[in-house]
Amino acid sequence: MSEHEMIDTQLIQDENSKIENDLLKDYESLGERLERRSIDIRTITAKVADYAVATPTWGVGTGGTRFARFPNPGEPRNIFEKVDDCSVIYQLGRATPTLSPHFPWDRVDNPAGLMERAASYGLSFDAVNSNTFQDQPGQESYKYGSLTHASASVREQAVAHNIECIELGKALGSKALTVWIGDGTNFPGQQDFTASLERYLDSMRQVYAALPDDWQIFIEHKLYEPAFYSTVIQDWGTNYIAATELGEKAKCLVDLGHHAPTVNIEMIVARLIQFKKLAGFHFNDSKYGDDDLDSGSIDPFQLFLVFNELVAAESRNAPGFDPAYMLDQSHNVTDPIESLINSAATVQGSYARALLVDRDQLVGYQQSNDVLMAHKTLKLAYETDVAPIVAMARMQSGGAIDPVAVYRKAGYREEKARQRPASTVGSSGIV
Ligand code: RM4
Ligand code: MN
Ligand code: MN
Repeated sequence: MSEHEMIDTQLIQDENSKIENDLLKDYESLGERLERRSIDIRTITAKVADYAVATPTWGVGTGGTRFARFPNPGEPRNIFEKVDDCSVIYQLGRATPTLSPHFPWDRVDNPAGLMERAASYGLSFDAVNSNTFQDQPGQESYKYGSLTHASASVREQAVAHNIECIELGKALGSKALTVWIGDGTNFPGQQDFTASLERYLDSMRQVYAALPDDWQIFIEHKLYEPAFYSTVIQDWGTNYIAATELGEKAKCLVDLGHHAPTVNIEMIVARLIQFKKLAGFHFNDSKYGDDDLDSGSIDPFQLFLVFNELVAAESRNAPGFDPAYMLDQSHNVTDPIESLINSAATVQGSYARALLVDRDQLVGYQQSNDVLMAHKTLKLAYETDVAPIVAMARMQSGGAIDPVAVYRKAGYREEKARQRPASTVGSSGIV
């Protein structure tokens, strides 16, 4: 348990005690049903309790669209307040012990102080993110690109920023740098596809050279936005090529929202695992153009199928398999703390479901080309209500059985609305 807590632990216990009996009954009945399938519910619960996903620091601010941002009351105004909010997500949900910071948004003069604040809640830092998709005062502009810019001095600036992120990350105990660039074009003819990728590789080689031995660099691809005609690192193919060109420490990060609507993401995941290039995930969901909707809110089956690949890799001890799990969402119309608690639980639930797949049976049906039964094997796992497992894992780890209800009852948002007067300048979420 951490040294101090934002939510009164007595409140969590009191609220839990009101619904604990119901949970025990549901858990027991699910346990019996799983036993008939030769699955031990306790083993699954222990795995779910061990499963962790990082919170994106930028996720606790209110996001927006190109048209407007409607800030929530009590938004965090700096990284220390973001850490406070993230601690609530962790305290109630128990699934998010690490934070993924974004620079320069979260830049501090005293990283040791930040680490201390995080550690006081039992939190530590995961992959750090660089930002060369926005201009900072007094800098050369990234309007026409960053690591791929036609101008050498802009590229140098972007490289230097990434190296600074590594330095900041070292001070925070991080072990990876995630690089997503918005570089691309809006007009056919605007840029030479080959030359811009060449420049990207050249810049990234310089960043790669600054990585400590035990660090990795995660390359994130994205189909489009902010560039609407072409993007330099647009898909997993280009990502894989870049990671391969750079070397062993470079791997491909899969942000679920960064693909065209019908793309088979679980298959991309399988390919990257097979060739030891899966860095990890940014979990979220998407329907049309927004790449940052809440995890599992649009296509929970896809999330399950991704986890099915992950569990398959885990169970066959796939070499080099050690993905980093992070959420990456933008909350425009919900309380970000609630969305993140809920999304982390959704991700955990998808993992739990994937653990229920009878893999021997699946292989047997695949071998004998029993298509329907192979599919039904997956569906049986997917259609199992695993909520009692996730809630039990949370309760046993000291969290709330119903974390969103406890969060609301604690009045945290109202308290922060009083302590953090709304600011009209800047924004803490993605706009
Ligand atoms: C991008 C991408 C990056 C994130 C930014 C804010 O679309 O997902 O991971 O850092 O958004
Ligand atoms: Mn992302
Ligand atoms: Mn994104």
